[in-house]
Amino acid sequence: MHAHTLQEQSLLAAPLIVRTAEDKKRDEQEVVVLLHDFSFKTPEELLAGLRKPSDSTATPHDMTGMDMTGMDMGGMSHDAGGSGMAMGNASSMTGMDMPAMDINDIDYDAYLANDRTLDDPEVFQVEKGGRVRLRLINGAAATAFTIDTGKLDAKLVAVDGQDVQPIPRMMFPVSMGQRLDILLQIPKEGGTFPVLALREGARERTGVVLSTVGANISKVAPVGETAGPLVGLDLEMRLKPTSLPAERHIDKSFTLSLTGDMAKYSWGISGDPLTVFPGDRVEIAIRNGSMMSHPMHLHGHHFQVTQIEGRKVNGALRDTVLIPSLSQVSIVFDAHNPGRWPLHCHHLYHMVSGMMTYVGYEA
Ligand SMILES: [Cu+2]
Repeated sequence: MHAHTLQEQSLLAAPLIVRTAEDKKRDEQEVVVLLHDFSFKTPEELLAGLRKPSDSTATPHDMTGMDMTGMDMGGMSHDAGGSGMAMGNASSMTGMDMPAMDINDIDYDAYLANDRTLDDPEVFQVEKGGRVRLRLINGAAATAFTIDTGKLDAKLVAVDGQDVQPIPRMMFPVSMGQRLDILLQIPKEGGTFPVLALREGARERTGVVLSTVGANISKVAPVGETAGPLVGLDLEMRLKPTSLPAERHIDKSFTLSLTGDMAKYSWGISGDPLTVFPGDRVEIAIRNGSMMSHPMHLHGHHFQVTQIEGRKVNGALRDTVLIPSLSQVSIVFDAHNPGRWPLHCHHLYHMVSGMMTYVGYEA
């Protein structure tokens, strides 16, 4: 739960965990981790910096609509580990032939896990041979992470509070607004196990430490040697729900385009008004024509991801899905919760700069 205004940047956010009877019966230790990005500047100053490309600490540097005429490229600088290294089109910032994709709008002063940095991380005592359910929430305003569980045996079992068929691996991407439940098996011999969140496209990281009694806790530097991976749709492609929604026809289909004008730092969603009737099954195809990724969040419903880059999938049920730059994702949901529900990018500064629309019910 969090403020839905700039106050979100000021850490006005907290975990809200809903536990089922089954959750309580399970022999698992729950570890809740809320990620955040922190700046000594006020959110208003950060936003003003984004709207003024000459500002050196909060530098907007992508553009969209493929129209770069009139852009002062000399004034656009990239943060370390920004898109130059990442997207294979580093030349585009000078070459004008193709717009550069952009990863991070803001270089923060710190990246937090449960309000702490890796200089003084939260340490959770865990049992030798025990099972841990990591409930991980990306509450950052403008930073995507990849979760690195290190040498621990890990599997992803839920996204956005909805079960998925377990996926074993050790690196899990998580965009702003998204949540992951990850089961971890602590080895019988015990030890100390950092769980890290790597900042996308940059070397900063944050995290917590799991440790059995008596284990030596060694320090993990808040800046790693390599940049965190790009957050894309590889994992999304593999996600499958544990139970499928009943099959039926689609009553309403919409197409939305995500747009952005980096020079003005103005973002938008274009398309027909999202008006639905109670009981409708609704499909929304979302195309991202901009040069940044947008984690799109729908209030009041869970949707199923049904298409990724034109390929049909029987994807996860969730409430926030990433639409990478120049990508397309379709979602389907049942309109069973009358109201006027925001559908918006969960990048705070994109949201407050226009990337927000509503699903409205008609009686
Ligand atoms: Cu966005």
